[in-house]
Amino acid sequence: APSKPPSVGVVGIPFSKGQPRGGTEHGPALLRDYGIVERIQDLGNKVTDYGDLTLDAVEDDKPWNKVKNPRTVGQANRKVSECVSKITRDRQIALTLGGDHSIAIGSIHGHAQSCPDLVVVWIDAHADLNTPLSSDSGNIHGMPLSFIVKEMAPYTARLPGFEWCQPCISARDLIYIGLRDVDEAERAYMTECGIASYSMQEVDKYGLPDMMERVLKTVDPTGKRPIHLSFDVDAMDPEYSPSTGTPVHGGLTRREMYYIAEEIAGTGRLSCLDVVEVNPSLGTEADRKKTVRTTVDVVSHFFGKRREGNVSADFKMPLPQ
Ligand code: EXY
Ligand code: MN
Ligand code: MN
Ligand code: MN
Repeated sequence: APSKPPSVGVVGIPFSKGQPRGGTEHGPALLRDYGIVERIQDLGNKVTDYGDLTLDAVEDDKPWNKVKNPRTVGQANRKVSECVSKITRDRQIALTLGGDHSIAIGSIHGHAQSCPDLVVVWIDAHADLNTPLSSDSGNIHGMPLSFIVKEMAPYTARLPGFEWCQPCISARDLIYIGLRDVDEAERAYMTECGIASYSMQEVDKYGLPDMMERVLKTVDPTGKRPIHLSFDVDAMDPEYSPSTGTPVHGGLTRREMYYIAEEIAGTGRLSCLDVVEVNPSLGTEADRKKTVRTTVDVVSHFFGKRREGNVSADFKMPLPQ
């Protein structure tokens, strides 16, 4: 019998307090306006849309040293964690629509409550591994993995608002793709903790097919583990996703993202996908359109769209007479 098509649970996370620019809180609405849910449905997936989380700012949320909005980011992520944990416990693939990348703290944490053996593939121009101590900007969207990776514990500090949050993945269960703007402290932590990465240098060196094979072999040599894919749209070149807060030149093309997405979909083990850092308030109307269209197209490939063509289960071939 053909295997049951995967069922997908979508949740919007209208959040921007992990970085200083307003706008990412409108990401979920824009991605829905451009048909992200229908596109996934049309591929034969059963989709449940849980709507948007209600996330409030915590009053008198004073900075912790340089770190901005610690309690607001902490409280929001607690809700994200609970929601993603529920979705993935029901064996649905969770699709989280951000929001800035700080929401991956809750998303990975929640996913790990239901699927403790998950691996994380982090596609980003940035390593997002600063700690509250090493961060220059004080923006938590540059720090999410420092809360999540167990080996980072000796280098970091507890933040108010994060009392609920325990590190839940090992350094060897995380791999980066697309890096090209890594801070000195982040590079040092990566080396110290032994976190593997395919920066744009390795993308160029190995090419996509060889790289994806290596990526999957490195984090999951037996090919059994659930995959948490955290997709920061700034991983793509600003030519394709200009409406984002921290664009960096020299990124992945739309076509390269299609390949990565098709390979991940092909494993049949995608268990949670974060789509983050779309900021409709940045750039021109044309920039916004380009960013959202590219993002929705890429997401459709994570959920089964193939460039070689798709045939749905109920397709009837037109026959003569
Ligand atoms: N590394 C810089 C920082 O910590 O502020 C820039 C981080 C940008 C994070 C973006 C979302 O991926
Ligand atoms: Mn607004
Ligand atoms: Mn990021
Ligand atoms: Mn980034």
